[in-house]
Amino acid sequence: MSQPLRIGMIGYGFMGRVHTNAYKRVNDFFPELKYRPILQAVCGRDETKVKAFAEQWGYASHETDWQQLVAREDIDAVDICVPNNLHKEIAIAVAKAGKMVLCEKPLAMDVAGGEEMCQAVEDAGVANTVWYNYRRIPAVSLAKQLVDEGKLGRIYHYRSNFLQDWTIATDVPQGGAATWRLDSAAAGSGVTGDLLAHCIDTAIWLNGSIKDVSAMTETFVKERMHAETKKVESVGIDDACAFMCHFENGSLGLFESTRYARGHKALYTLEINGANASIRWDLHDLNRLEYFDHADDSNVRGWRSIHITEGEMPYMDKWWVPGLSIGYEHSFIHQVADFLANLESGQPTSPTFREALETQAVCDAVLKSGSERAWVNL
Ligand code: 4PW
Repeated sequence: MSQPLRIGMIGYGFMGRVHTNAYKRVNDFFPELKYRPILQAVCGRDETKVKAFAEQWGYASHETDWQQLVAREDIDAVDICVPNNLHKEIAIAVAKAGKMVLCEKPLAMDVAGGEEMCQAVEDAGVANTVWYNYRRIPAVSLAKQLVDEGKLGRIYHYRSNFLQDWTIATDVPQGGAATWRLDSAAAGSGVTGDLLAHCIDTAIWLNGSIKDVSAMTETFVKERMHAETKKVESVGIDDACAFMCHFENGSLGLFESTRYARGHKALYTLEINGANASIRWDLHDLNRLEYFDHADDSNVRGWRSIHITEGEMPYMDKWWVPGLSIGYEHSFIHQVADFLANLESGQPTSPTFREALETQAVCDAVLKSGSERAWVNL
């Protein structure tokens, strides 16, 4: 017997579209799932735009006040796709209303806010997850399998970058619907919360907890016009951040992120070096995992380039035939599929709010270290 899961989506920007696509497609490709998302309502402040979004994407209704949406009895799960400064208030209200909550990353503006959110969902006992989607790109999920099987042996190094170039021009505004990521009042931080948070989430998942960090941050463009007030205001976000760290397992970590790497649009890379083997992955070639196994015969030893299209590889039996690729959007479909399967079996969906709080703590420590120019312990 299938069971509807009525979704209330708050926000309809880039992430609202990506998540809506995931809800729409999941049951077609994961037909065994009992729960079936229904696009019940979408919420946004601009009535004309949110109505048009609802019509285009197939939501049954729309709201202009998120509190109205949260109060509706015909909503089972709320998806939060609005700027970071709104996550806490909405998530706590959703939990208090006894509804499930799926929240965009990063969890919160800081650890204190994130802790309140964790308490709220835990007190209410509602299902929750944070959209750190890159874990569910099949190549990254395969990396997790290889690490967990012990194929790499003792891990020595974890290296990760997230590079973009979209804010180099000084006339890109801060604030507003399209550029809130540059406004510290809405985003909390710059590349640390927006991009490094992904790298940190994946790193903790693959390589365990981080013990301490030493960071440097920079704001290259110090003033930008605010898209709403039209006033030139000082920029409060980090445009670039690099940090080194120690992991609990004894390995060393090196992370870098910037929006000033001309030529790079979304270059998320990771590499892990173990005593027996290494793996590396690159978002620009997301269906490929590179793997070096020192146990290979020396006359054929080298980096293998594994094209992730076989049915035996994570999630791939759900898609096409061997040799054909999937994309970025599928990582979100996989997260919805896992969320629905876990609802059925009563399991949490990782990363839960509590797990995402660990990433938040590392982000906070990185920003503190950057501003104090000192090592910070976690
Ligand atoms: O979450 C991140 C976004 O804010 C994404 O993974 C990539 O960088 C794409 O857009 C931004």
